[in-house]
Amino acid sequence: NPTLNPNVSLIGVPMDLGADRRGVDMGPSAIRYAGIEARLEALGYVVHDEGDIIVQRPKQQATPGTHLKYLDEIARVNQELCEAVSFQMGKGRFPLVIGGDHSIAIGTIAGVLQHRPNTGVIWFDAHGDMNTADTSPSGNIHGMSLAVSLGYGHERLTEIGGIDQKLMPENVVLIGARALDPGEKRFIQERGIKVFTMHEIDRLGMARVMEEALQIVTARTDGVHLSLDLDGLDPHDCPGVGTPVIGGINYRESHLAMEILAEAGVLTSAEFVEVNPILDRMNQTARVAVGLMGSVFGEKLL
Ligand code: NNH
Ligand code: MN
Ligand code: MN
Ligand code: MN
Repeated sequence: NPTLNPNVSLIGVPMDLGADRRGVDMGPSAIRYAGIEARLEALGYVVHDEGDIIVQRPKQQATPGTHLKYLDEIARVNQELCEAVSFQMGKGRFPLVIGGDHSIAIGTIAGVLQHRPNTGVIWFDAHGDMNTADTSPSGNIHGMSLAVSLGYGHERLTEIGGIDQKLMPENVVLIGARALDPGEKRFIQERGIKVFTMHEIDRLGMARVMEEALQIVTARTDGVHLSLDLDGLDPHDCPGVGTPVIGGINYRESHLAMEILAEAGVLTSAEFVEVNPILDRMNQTARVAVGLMGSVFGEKLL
């Protein structure tokens, strides 16, 4: 029996403009091919595949007046995604967004906040994604999406969903961090954001990390969103990601994390991002993603 909202709206966002490497635009196809719909329907969910948000491929990455790459199209797509997520939640559905690069969290979270203004977020990632236009070493918007969702960054991005409708830093936890830029470290320290780095995962174990994370994201919130970047896992288990970083969360730890989250029964929306089929082996990363979705929606052996 479904442990979460039984009505799931699947939304694909085939965008790779927020990342340096091309290819995560094929992520939604790879995840559908790996059997997400059948996997959730076997658990008793009704999956409504809403199709993909259409992403244009602009001729050039430069947007006049900024070093943020593909700002115009990324802002447009995220505005549309925000509206799609909000529309599905308005119908009482659980939005499950599949990417696509992690810049799409801007639209997903903005849409979620329209219905659950005090949402807590579990950001599962090797990276912090808390650069602003000023601190970004790359100009890639997928490295800025969490900062934007907290209200910091380029106005064209922070205005999506409303500048006064943002996440609270005390309701956000990061899990799996092992590659942070200098500006991100300052951002985290200045705002007191809780980060479970690989060090804490090794020391405490994933079970305790998840219990502590759950306490934080449920204490003052009206919903919990999971934003899972597949590069949070070790590249040995998930080779098909654009920005692999060694020393990551392994397959078993990541499943345990999803199972503990499922048991808590608090999840109200989720997104799985950064699957890059070009760099993958036999669709392994998409298959791991679908396995993790199975676990977080309550799949059990017995
Ligand atoms: N921190 C780097 C940047 O801002 C890399 C971000 N890459 C990611 N984030 N894959 O999850 O450009
Ligand atoms: Mn169906
Ligand atoms: Mn990310
Ligand atoms: Mn990442």
